[in-house]
Amino acid sequence: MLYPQSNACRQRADLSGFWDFRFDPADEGLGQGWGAGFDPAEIIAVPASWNDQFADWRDYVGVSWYQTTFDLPWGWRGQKIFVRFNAVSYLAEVWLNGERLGEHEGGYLPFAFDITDRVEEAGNLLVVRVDGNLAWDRVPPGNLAGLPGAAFPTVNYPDTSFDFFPYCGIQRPVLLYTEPHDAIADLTAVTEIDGASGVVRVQIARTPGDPLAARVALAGHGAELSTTVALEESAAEVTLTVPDAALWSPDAPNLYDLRVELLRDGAVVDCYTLAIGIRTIAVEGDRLLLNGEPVKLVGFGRHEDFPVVGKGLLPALIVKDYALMRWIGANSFRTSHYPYSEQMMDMADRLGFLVIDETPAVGLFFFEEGLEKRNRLCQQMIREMIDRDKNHPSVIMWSIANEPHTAHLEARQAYYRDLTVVEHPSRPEAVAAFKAQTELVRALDPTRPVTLVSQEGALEEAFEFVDVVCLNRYHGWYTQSGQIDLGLQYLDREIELIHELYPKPFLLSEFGTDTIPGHHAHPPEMFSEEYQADFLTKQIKLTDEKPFVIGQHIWNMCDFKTSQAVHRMGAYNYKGVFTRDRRPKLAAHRVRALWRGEDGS
Ligand code: ADA
Repeated sequence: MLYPQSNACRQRADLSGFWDFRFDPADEGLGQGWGAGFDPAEIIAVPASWNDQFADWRDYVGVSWYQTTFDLPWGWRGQKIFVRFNAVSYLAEVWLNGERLGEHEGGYLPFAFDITDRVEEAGNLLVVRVDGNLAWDRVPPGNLAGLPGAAFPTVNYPDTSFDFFPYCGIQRPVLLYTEPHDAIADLTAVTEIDGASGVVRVQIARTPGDPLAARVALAGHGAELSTTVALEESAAEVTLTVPDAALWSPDAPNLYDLRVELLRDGAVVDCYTLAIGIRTIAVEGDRLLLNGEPVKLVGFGRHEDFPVVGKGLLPALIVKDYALMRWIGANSFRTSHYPYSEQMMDMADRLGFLVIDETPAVGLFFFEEGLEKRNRLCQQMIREMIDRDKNHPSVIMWSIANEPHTAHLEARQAYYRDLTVVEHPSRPEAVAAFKAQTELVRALDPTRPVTLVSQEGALEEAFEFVDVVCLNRYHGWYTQSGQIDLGLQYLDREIELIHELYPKPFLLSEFGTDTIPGHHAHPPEMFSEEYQADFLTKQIKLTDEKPFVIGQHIWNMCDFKTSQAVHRMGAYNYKGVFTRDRRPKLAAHRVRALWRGEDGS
């Protein structure tokens, strides 16, 4: 799904700003026809979550309504006109001028509607019903206490099956945009390296219509290449070879300008530009290769999270977070636990960060209730994520899930007791689901490795299907609590056990400790800054010794908001090496010295 552009053939307008709003806790708006307009009770900022914008609606995750009006910009009539929502959490239903346009389920990926035949010259009323409810058949799931015969007592509020606050609302921009009737419908750019040359394969999909030509130009770093092909059918592929290519990597995030034009009798009828990075990513034995060379991923699991805006897009925070990741010496992050904003992904291309792009499938379980719908949603979100992010050179891997509950309870108990791995520890429904999902990823994008981020360790049978093994593990925190060195021994044994069963590149995708900013102790003790600094230092050093470990992602870069629970003081997860307002803890300085090779070792 191409991001809307403003250029000689296309226009774009941003509807961000202050919208009318009202909460609908009784869910009466549908029955009362609010899609045709409603009496506003509040004014709300878009984009941003609704939870922290008002005095007393933080924990409300039900239904709410947004509306705004707009006039059609001059000169747009005669083109195809669309409205696009970059992300609305969790389920959005949309009306224009009282007509229902449709709906979209899933809180972190874009969707659009063609409004060409419905938009008026002036006074257009755009209404959005947003359903933020937690439910066990949604992705990510929630409200497990509501499961029939639930064995789940509510341990956190709001009742999520994941550890971050379920912020809701129109959290990323809403755009109006045009496309010509003969338009570039999609572009897929795949790059290879051939000696000193770069090879760029561009697949062009067009809207149906009479024969056209396509001109593809690539410019940058001294290269000026162009070729023109006939575009009779719905798609065509063009290959450009770039001599002395300036490759893309974290150390040198070289980008080229790709420009695609559709021509009728020599006249340009549509154009679209993409920033292209020439790079390759591959798994070879136990190694992850970037441009044919082993690459080490050092960085973080993160969240889109900040006071007041919640998960709302905040460009200055994106700039700040990249500056801090650069400062600490990170070169990589995972979009835990959902695809991040297009703006975050564009900056990763421009600044040179290696991204594991993760779907919103966090905390999945495989009981019968809702399973068919959860599986269907997981596949929908895989398709939407790859469709949106496939042209980013920064995206080096797809993650199809975070910490799914795949193992049988008894298997897990035996494993946690003494690392005993029973026969077939995973639920067959989980194995089937992840086999299908890894096959789907490979069918959609054979150019990138696929992973699944697990807490089941050697019990995770889905590791059989992935290219890279990712383990979240907190030895010395949740287990061997207060005993960093004992935890190290367990971590050492477990990583070796997993690698023996699944001899693939291994990423320690989460490890960390809750740390209260300003809390100190000597000797170090849990929740102190000293404990976090020692814990992270020792686990980084241990994993660095293993040739098949391709890196470490600390959990988490920053403290973040989560549900209320006895183990989450103030409803925060304090595992950040930075505070929520981006101030460094002691560990930030210690990790910086390690990752920048300044720790004297
Ligand atoms: C898990 C999970 C994270 C967070 C972490 C923790 O690994 O993936 O989202 O909950 O544990 O802080 O316990």
